[in-house]
Amino acid sequence: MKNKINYSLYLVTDREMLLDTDIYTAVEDSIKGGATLVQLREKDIGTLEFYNVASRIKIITDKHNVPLIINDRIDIALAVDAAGVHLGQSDMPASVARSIIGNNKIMGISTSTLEQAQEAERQGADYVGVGAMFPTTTKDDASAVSVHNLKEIKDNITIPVVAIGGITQKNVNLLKIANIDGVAVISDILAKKCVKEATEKLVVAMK
Ligand code: TZP
Ligand code: MG
Repeated sequence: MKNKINYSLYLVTDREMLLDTDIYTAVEDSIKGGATLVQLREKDIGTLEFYNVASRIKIITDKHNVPLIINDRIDIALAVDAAGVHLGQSDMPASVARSIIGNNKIMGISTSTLEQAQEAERQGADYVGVGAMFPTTTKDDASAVSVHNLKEIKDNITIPVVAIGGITQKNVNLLKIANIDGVAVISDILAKKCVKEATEKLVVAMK
């Protein structure tokens, strides 16, 4: 399972920015449009609700053979048998998380410097998220990363690198030079009227 992950278009969720849809329809539409990986990222949500949403999303991702990653919550990831977890710099230490989830689950770590990316790799991460690449209002405390730094990270670690932060169909081509493994997107997919079409446009823009 872990060896076959396609990181190219990584949908990260945020229910608050959805327009005329719900999270389940949006995730399925984005997969139909070309999302290759899904991260359920829920802030300000109780454990029961997170578990219930994750269980329903897992049915959808399983149906389409797309891996589901859970943001922050190792317990929820294990409870719904998700493909893995995504952790930030202030979450559970990566090495501890690895010892809890075992070797068969994917572990992604958010980073914004080469040092953090190398440390994540040392601690057993399967991939790193790197950002924010461009200005974004989705995460207000994200530090800025240049394309030059992104390339430096990609060139100095061996695990897959996924760029995140302010990535849109208009600017995704600027990342090509870094030769990364994929891009993670929230608003340019989920804040759009037609989620499937927005995803398709990103797929085209990435070519
Ligand atoms: N981590 C760094 S930037 C960011 C996260 C979760 C937000 C990405 O959202 P968007 O809407 O694609 O800029
Ligand atoms: Mg986190």
